[in-house]
Amino acid sequence: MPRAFITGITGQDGQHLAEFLHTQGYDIYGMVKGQNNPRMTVVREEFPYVEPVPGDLADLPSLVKALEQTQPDEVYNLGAISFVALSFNQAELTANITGLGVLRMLEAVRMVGGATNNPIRFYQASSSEMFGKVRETPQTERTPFHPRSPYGCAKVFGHDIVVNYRESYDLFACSGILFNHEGPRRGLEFVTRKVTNAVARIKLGLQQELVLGNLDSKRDWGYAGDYVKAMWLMLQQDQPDDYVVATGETHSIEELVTLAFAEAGIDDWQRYVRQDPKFFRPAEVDLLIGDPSKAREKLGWKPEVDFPSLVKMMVEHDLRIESAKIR
Ligand code: GDR
Repeated sequence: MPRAFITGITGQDGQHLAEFLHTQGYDIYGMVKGQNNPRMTVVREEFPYVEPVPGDLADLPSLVKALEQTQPDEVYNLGAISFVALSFNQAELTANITGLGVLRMLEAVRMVGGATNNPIRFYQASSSEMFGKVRETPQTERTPFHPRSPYGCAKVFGHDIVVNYRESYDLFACSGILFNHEGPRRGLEFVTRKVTNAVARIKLGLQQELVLGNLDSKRDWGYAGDYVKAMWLMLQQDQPDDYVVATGETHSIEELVTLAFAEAGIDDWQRYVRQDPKFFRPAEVDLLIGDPSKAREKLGWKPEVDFPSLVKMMVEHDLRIESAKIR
């Protein structure tokens, strides 16, 4: 059986990837940070086939040990401080985990290596946040980076160091430049889930208002379950390379809000939504839209879930879990 090692196993993408790799017959190892990580309980319950392995992206010896112990064929580095807004307050921590963590993981891969005829293949979770103040639209693998947050800056370092290790040491290392990808497993701090959860709670009379930041910013939103398949496909190719993974469509936060409220049968969303400057960011990424042509042509990948279906899926899920709480 092929063996996969995943950092960030407790996050949205780690869970979707584990689920997908399980259907492909993989043995799956998930790196877990710290003692008694509470999010691990969810993973243990929902994904009993994932074997937890201790390790921390801030600690190279722990990464080397984890790879020696698990001897993976594929390493997926999804672990990061991933909330852009938080990165403005904890910039140094973000640089250490989201940026230097990639370097440490690459070093561990280089040191442990894998069999000579079957070297470890490495996937790095790069991000559309690297494009930031966009230099061209839509953005492709060749668009220059101009990050607008400490998170974006750390991701640029991670992306560049993957290219550098690939070129310097001939590693099979790929980066997926993933645009926003969402779903029912998204954390409540991210805008899509914040909105769909609030809509469900407002509909059920559990909450009176939804307080948001910038309603004008736009994102290219896809479904996380589709995007993890692109990660895996990258590692099945003959040559390592980088790919933009996106839908090619962009929508504003206001469109998201309108659609989510309508999905719950509420047409006058303005009654419930208030803007607060505390949710505005010191610098904003205004228009992200990705061109996934290369992923489509070389990987045969395309998104299956469109924006209205994604919002519907998330609102329905939140209505289900919120109404179960009041029963
Ligand atoms: P993003 O996701 O920063 O794009 O990064 P997020 O959902 O946090 O923000 C999207 C946009 O919504 C605006 N916004 C708000 N955002 C939040 N979180 N809360 C609010 O109340 C709110 N109001 C408006 C934001 O200003 C922003 O423009 C995500 C993360 O998953 C990254 O890790 C990943 O790399 C990128 O997507 C691709």
